[in-house]
Amino acid sequence: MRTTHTILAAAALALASVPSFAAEPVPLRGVVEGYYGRPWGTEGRLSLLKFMGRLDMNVFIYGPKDDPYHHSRWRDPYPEGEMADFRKLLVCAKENKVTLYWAIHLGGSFSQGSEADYAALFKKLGLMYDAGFRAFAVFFDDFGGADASFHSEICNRIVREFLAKRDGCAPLIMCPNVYWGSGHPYHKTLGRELDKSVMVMWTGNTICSDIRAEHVARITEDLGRPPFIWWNWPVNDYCRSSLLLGRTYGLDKCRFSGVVSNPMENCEASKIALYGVAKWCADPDGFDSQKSWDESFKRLYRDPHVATAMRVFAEHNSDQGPNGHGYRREESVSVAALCAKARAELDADGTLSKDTLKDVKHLLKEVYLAAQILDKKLPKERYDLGWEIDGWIQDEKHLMEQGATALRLLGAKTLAAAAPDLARMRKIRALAEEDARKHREKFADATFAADRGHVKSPKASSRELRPLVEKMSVTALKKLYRLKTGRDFDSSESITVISTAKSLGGLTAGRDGKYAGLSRVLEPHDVAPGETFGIALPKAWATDYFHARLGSADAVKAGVIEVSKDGKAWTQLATKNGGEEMQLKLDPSDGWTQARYRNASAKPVSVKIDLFKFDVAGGGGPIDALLSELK
Ligand code: LOG
Repeated sequence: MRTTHTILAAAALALASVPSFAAEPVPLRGVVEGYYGRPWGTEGRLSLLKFMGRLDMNVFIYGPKDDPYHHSRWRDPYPEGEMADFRKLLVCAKENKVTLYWAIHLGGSFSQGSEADYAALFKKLGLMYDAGFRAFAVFFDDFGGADASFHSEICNRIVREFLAKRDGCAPLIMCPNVYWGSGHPYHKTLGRELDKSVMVMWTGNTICSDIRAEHVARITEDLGRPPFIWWNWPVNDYCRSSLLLGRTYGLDKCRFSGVVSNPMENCEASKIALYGVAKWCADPDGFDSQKSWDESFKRLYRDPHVATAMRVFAEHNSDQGPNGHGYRREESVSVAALCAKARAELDADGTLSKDTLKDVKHLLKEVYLAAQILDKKLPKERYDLGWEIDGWIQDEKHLMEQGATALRLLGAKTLAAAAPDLARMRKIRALAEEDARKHREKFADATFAADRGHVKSPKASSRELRPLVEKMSVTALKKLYRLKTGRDFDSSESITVISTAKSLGGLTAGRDGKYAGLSRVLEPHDVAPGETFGIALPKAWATDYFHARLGSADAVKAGVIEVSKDGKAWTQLATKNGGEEMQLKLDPSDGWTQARYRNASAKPVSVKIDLFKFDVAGGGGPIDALLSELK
């Protein structure tokens, strides 16, 4: 039976046709530390390797974007301290039957035909081999061009001139430059030219997506081999205000050479998702998503109170929030109907029915208590779960308290009766802002310099609970504003994206503390001559600084930054170019609330929207505006 199955599977593989089932465990299954942001550190990796061993995961690919010796300075040897850490990891990986791959990122800084570069590459790989690595990967994602022949040549030469000449090396894994979608000439060239032993990574039909059998079938055909899935879940480098703690779903059963999950920079918190991925990989047929998620809390946390509290907290912290990839996960499913009902009642007449009020109160209390238990019980030493997620726990507590205060304000009949709760809400919001600031400082400190500007404030429960609390707050405060002034408050204030650039369809914008700007885009996009992209803030907001970092000196040379007060007349301001960053100081009284980048050259220019933001000197969202009006 088993032999027949194996023969059939091998035959199907050779035909490159993909059956939409997988009766056996995925051959290589594990983790790729491949995100932008704070690399995990040796403690995190050791803990993860042991966790993987317990769950029968068998591959860990080391490739954090912000390790310079993996990427920007790949030619340089690691300092001795880091080599010693790798040796510890190799021992731990072996004990846990995990193959530890070391990845090198060559995108953008390897010259075609340069024997000197090949020599540098083999030298660096040799150092890693000497340290004990027997498994290597090469990445080309997000940097450099999409030249498949060139990338195949590099990989083929590694196979022939490096791996084949040494004992005990595992097959090479490569991450292509076009690592998603199918039907691209790049994929077909890889399929033809890349040595058949090389496994090719692929993220799905888009960069962050579920993995669907129909797309797998196409890419398998293109590559002439089943893909090695680099699943961009639960990674949160493109939505760093959110924690992705939900259940594992969205993987179709197909033939893969491997499946690795790219997790969050929050290593301990990623284990909930990784538990599900491990269970899925071990038995795709028998996998029960909900059951494995429920089970994960009991397996991960010995204290049953912590397990229960984490389950509640995780249910309300699993979605990315709106993001440029458009990838969303379910959140707060069990109370979504209640939240919708409450929102509809508030829309209808500004109040909540008795039953809804009772249920919402109960919900806020339950989530508050869960967060409080975690706050008290989780250790907060560096690298512990409590250290990683404290910011979200505090934010959740503040959010639930704000909700409870809003419920009381909804019932207040006079301004005098509302006064204590208005004061309370101001205090809660100030505490939340203070805790967010502490979180940003703590993680900026724990992060490589290149990444410091990208640490975001934590935002708990973005899908259902936060919008509900905000709606309850705004509704209550608007009612009080009417009582005070006899007028309606105009709260149509949001940041809008303005863009004519065809390749930049999915841009999103938002405000975080004093910054308001575009969300970071990790991949390069071409902006055609004359095309523009930027943001427009509400007119009432005063700005005093503008920064843009667009990924390359070319983008700075080719384009200009223009600002406007009304979106009609644009003024080009001289920018101070601190390296590749374009900056300008603004006078708040000038009223500049819009900014855009324009490709002023005659050629398309590649941009990576790393930073594009105003410093906001005054103004804010409707809740703070109303609270200050009601003083
Ligand atoms: C990067 C990855 C990043 C992820 C999610 C791949 C192959 N590369 O857009 O480092 O963590 O998307 O933001 C990527 O996915 N680029």
